[in-house]
Amino acid sequence: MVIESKKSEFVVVANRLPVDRVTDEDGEATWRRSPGGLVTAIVPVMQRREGAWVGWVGSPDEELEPFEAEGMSLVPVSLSSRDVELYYEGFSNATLWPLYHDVIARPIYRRSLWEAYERVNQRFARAAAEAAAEGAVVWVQDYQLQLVPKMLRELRPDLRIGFFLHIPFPPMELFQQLPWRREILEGLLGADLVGFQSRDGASNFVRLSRRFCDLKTQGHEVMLDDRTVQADHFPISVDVNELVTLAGDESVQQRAVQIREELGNPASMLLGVDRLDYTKGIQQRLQAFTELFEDRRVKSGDAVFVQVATPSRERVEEYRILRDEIELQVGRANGMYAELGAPIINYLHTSYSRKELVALYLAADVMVVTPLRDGMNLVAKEYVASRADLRGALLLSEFAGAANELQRAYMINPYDIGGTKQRMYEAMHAGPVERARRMRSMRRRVLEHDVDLWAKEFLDALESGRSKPE
Ligand code: ADQ
Repeated sequence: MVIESKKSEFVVVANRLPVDRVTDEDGEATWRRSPGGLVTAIVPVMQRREGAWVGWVGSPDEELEPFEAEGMSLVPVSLSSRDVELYYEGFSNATLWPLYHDVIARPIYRRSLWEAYERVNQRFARAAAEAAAEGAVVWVQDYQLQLVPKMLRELRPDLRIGFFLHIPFPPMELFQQLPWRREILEGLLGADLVGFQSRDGASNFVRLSRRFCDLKTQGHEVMLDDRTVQADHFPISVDVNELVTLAGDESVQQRAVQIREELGNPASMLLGVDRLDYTKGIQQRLQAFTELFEDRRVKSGDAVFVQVATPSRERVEEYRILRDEIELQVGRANGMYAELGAPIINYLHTSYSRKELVALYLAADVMVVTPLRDGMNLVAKEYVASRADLRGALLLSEFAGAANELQRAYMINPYDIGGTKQRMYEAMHAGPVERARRMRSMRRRVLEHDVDLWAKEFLDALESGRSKPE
């Protein structure tokens, strides 16, 4: 249904709209709500406040009018194929993504990409300005839209503007490389509240604003001439209710048993679930696992690794190379150590439903989460929320934001293959009492801090203008 340009009291601005197009049996296209914690957390707020969501539909060269779907007002922003190439695959994913993740891959600094980023950010800002009612609250999401707060404030000084960054915000030594560092900081400073996943992100931002924008700062605050910007950390979480319900469902539990049977009922099943991304440390974990066979500490039948890797950003060069490398690595490991019909690594380059994902979580003895750098990592929290039986173990990188909260995980440094291998072995052989003790403590944290609380804390801080309680 097309709606007249209705104004909303609450507007979310994100690169993608929270719906995916699906074609039904009659070939008719409709929209279905995308899975994911962010959407789940924000939808109730949208419904309460007649909110609107501004974003791209996900395919290039489409001009769509605002429409309603799944009880939400959706305002599409259109991107041409060239915008997708320069703004999305280019500046967002080949410049900012690697720069913000410790320069694990080399960022590309190219003026044409920056110009497209500015141009597209301006388009999002205009669409948000159109959608927002007088004095509305606008919540801008993530690294693709860092210029929107400033652009939007210029168009609509009456709005209350929040920004949340889902990925890490880098320290001075790295951020300094960016030729447009000042513009990015000024973009973010257009917001009243800038939220980060971790304390480090917030303090990096405050420090950089002082250094590159010559601004006064105090604690969490950056002082401008006419107003103050708050910077704080709001660690994102998962939809605990959904996960606990799925994990308690008998058919999901049966599927978990079946998965283990299909794998030949190994003594240990290890699991990795990631977008196929070079920040996730997939190669490091597979190497550590393979070395356990090489060292003869583990043999075929003792342990099976299941690596599920969702296809991601396949048109960006680095991602194509990564995929080839992982496939080679898996092939080699199986060639060396598998027995007929029993690979040591099962690699699945695909995406799964929430139900199947939870069945995998329940089947896994050890969940392996080894990013080289990660804003949070929801998979770690999803695993913990699902394991009400307290029987699983979590191997977790200290470079994931989640490590700040899940301190009873088996913590590793993914750059240290020897140490990772040792902790992996320990996690595989931990007794039930030790596993339960660790899992109970991690579950307490995740159950108390779910994604609803995350959204509430951010919005309370934005609307009250005060920092959240410590
Ligand atoms: P991502 O880098 O995408 O998110 P993550 O936090 O792990 O990483 O979220 C991935 C989500 O996709 C999870 O909900 C997971 O269940 C799902 N998923 C992954 N592989 C899947 C598969 N094969 N099939 C189905 N679902 C799959 C970015 C940042 C993170 C931050 C989040 C949220 O990089 O650091 O935690 O945003 O802020």
